[in-house]
Amino acid sequence: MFPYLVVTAITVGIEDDELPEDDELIVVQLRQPEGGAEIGPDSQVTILVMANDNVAGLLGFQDTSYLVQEGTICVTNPHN
Ligand SMILES: [Ca+2]
Ligand SMILES: [Ca+2]
Repeated sequence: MFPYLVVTAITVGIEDDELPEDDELIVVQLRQPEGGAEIGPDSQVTILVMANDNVAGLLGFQDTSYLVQEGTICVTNPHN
């Protein structure tokens, strides 16, 4: 342990949008300490934001079942 070590938290907000993207990396680097502090050997952290939206799009139906009568045409509305 380092003398006078202070533990604190850094909050990085990750927005869960619906935009298809690949995995993304965020690098957080400690720089320019103040008050005579020095940066220790572990000054960088990498955050992997895993994609949760399919890059090629997500296909599906708006409803999972339809009720129709014989002799009619059933039109479904796929969405992506
Ligand atoms: Ca998302
Ligand atoms: Ca996204």
